[in-house]
Amino acid sequence: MRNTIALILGGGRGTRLFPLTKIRAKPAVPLAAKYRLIDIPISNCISSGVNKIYCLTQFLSVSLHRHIRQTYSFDNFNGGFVELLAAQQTEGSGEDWYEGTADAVRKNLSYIQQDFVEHVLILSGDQLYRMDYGDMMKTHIESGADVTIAGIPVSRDDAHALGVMRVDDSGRVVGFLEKPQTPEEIDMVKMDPAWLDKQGIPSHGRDCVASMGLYIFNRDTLVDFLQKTQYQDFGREVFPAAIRSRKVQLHLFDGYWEDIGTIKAFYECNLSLAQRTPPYNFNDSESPVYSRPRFLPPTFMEGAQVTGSLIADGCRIEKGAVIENSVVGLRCIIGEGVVIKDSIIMGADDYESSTRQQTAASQGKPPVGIGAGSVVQGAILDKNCRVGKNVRIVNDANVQESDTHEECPVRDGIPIVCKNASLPDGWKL
Ligand code: ADQ
Ligand code: ADP
Repeated sequence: MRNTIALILGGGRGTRLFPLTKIRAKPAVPLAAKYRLIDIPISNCISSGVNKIYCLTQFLSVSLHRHIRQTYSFDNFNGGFVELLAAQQTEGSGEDWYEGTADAVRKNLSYIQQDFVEHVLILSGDQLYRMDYGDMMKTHIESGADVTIAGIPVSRDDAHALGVMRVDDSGRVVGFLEKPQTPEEIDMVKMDPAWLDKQGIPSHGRDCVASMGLYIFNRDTLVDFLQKTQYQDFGREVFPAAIRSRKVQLHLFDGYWEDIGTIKAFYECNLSLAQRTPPYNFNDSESPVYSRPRFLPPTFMEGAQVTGSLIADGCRIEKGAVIENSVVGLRCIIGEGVVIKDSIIMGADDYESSTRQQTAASQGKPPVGIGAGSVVQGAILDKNCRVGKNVRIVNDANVQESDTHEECPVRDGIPIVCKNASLPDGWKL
């Protein structure tokens, strides 16, 4: 792994996590009360012995930089680093944006062409899973592949949202279709479930193998492909071409893996982590999830009723509050009698001083936190929200998509109170 660099793809132009990505780079989106999305692939890299990591992001944000700097500092003797490469600052591109995943990598070829690099591990920045990339490297090297794609068995109902691969008996990829939509398209790339069973992975009726968006390229293969073509995207263009001219191998994986790149998936995944037996375990001592160490006081609670929820450090939860099946992030101030159900409350970047509270009050804004008597159900509250007293953030009308309220749009039926938004006393969705 010493001669491997990891490139984490940190989000494109039409980012599906909007409005969580309205004023932040996707890698900085908070996850599971106290982490950020970027912590997942970086932690996997560290546990796998990959310590030269670049994260391709659209813009440099001060807080993402701070998070990376304060969390991932390696000692001098191992030569490890985590660097943010922002599209905004790509030399000579004249573009503010990476056009697609392959274009994002092409615009950073100089880092790939460093002498020591033999393999390039390309990772997505919006997935939750735990994988030892060393296993994937073993598949790559033992099969003598130019490119290896990690794949997971899925049912055909899930195949339309993913890249789907057909492989021969040796695991060589012989067909690749990005997001097949029709039954005929799926039939072109489906696998015989018996093949999966033969690999020691119970098929349980699954007859497709989906790309997990994780790739190992031999350095020269990648450079050659990107220099000689104009391909913008790995799934749509690079792989359908690569399987004809190169040896592309499948690395089969059958653990927990969730793409959390849409609002609905992000919401459901976070809440699943608040279950008694979550599908993904954050307390795995062999392969921990790292995040920024913070010096926050423990959460204070009095007379509140909390069931099946994750509560991060530094919160204050007042009498009579009811919190159910929810994720409550750092520094949340939750007033008396507040009801929070099936919701994600991201918390605050700092504690508001009384001077700032007074200034906000003079502008008619409530303090940061959730005011007494408010009800939040099935919603996401981004950071630093000011929710007044007796506010109701509940999608009673079951609206699926709405931009009626700029500070609280609805996506996939989930109301999302935007970062820094202010909802006055008595506000209702
Ligand atoms: P998608 O996730 O739909 O499918 P894509 O939108 O290309 O593909 O995103 C891949 C990753 O790259 C994501 O982490 C995304 O945030 C990031 N990304 C996208 N555009 C980017 C850009 N311009 N600059 C930087 N980062 C960018 C992909 C594969 C499928 C596979 C699924 C698995 O194409 O074949 O099945 O991932 O989730
Ligand atoms: P958070 O820490 O709340 O998750 P971010 O890491 O996204 O937030 O940091 C948000 C900060 O990033 C903003 O306050 C702003 O300074 C900066 N930022 C947001 N969008 C952009 C952009 N398009 N270009 C440059 N900087 C930005």
